Amino acid sequence: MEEVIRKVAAMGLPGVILVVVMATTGLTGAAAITSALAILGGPAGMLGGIAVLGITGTLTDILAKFGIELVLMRIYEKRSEIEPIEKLTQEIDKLPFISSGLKRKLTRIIDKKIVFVLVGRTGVGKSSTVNSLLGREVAKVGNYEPTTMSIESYEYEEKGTKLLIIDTPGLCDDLEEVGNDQEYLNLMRAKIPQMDSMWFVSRLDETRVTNDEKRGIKLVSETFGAKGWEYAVIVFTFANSVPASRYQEALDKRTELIKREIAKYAGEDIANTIPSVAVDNNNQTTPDGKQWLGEFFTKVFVRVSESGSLPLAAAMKDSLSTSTGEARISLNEQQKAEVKKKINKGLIGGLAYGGAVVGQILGPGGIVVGGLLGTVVGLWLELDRKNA
Ligand SMILES: Nc1nc2c(ncn2[C@@H]2O[C@H](COP(=O)(O)OP(=O)(O)OP(=O)(O)O)[C@@H](O)[C@H]2O)c(=O)[nH]1
Ligand SMILES: [Mg+2]
Repeated sequence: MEEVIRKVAAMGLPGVILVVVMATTGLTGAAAITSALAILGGPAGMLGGIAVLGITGTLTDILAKFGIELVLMRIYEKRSEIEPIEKLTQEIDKLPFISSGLKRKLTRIIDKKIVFVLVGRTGVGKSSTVNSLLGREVAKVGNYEPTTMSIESYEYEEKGTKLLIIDTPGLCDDLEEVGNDQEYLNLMRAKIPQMDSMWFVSRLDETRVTNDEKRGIKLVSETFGAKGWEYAVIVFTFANSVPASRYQEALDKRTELIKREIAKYAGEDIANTIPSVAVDNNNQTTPDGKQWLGEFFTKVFVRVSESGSLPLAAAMKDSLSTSTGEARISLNEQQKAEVKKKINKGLIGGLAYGGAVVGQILGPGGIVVGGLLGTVVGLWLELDRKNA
């Protein structure tokens, strides 16, 4: 299996086109090769040989078993080990017959990147929340002086996966310097080319949606469109600053108010699907006595864009790892099921494969060996172990 993937990957673009033709037309053997050659616009050396003819049979089986998404992800992951990312990105962009969703996924597999956008007023705990999730100080906490309008991003690498965290200071602050919304909008459009996860962060102990938060919601809506809110999670910090007796009410009420504001731009349907979660970066638990990190991780993971889900899973695998019996982020059975479902979707395009099939993806007879995809499948299997 690995051998066939390796051969096809070594062919470069002609190999990819062959796979695409076979998957989309059902053609095999010489007919598939002829058809791929026509698309490539002329004899492309590597497709001509007997050797290629020999593997189309196996390729047909692999495609039937694992689907085009996983096969292409695997081929590009393999190619990214030896070919320049830039070149591959441009190639993916021009691939025929492939949905833009799959193109985004393929691009993320090779550039191994995930982009978080943080929205919220100064001092609400945006940086602290990132640090809580990742389990280390990646973002500077505290001393920020909100004086200039800027967009700050910092990149952090975890096991080869890049996490790009984009902070939007000033967006939700009534600063004189910020003044011009159009300018901030242009800045955001220029500096944030893509987004996988957006956190709208606000303190739970505040009572209303402030004018600057409203303005932030408007600007975010204009930058990313309604679609941007599909990747959003509303994060309430300082959960323990609200008395336990008023905690649930505060959470419900504030969620409602913020969603109503978002609905003005994104519509009720999208606004109503946005989950909210209460956290406290100075405490492991919220006033209801529950450990919040598992729920927070799950909500962020489930909401992350389809293309970002696999890089995020790969980046987080070690900090979730339950193999030592000491999980930093522990998930209950329901949370595990939600995370597994999302990984399934990312790996095999939403087909309802069970654990047995995901297991088959890996290893000698499978299609995935090592790399980012291997890490993700490893996480899946770990979550699948009972009493893990
Ligand atoms: N009690 C409590 N304190 C928090 C919480 N989150 C953050 N803090 C504290 O609030 C202060 C500001 O936190 P940051 O994470 O720097 O806030 P920020 O939103 O990133 O701020 P800017 O980068 O200035 O926009 C720090 O002193 C944190 O320790 C929380 O959930 N509970
Ligand atoms: Mg910060």
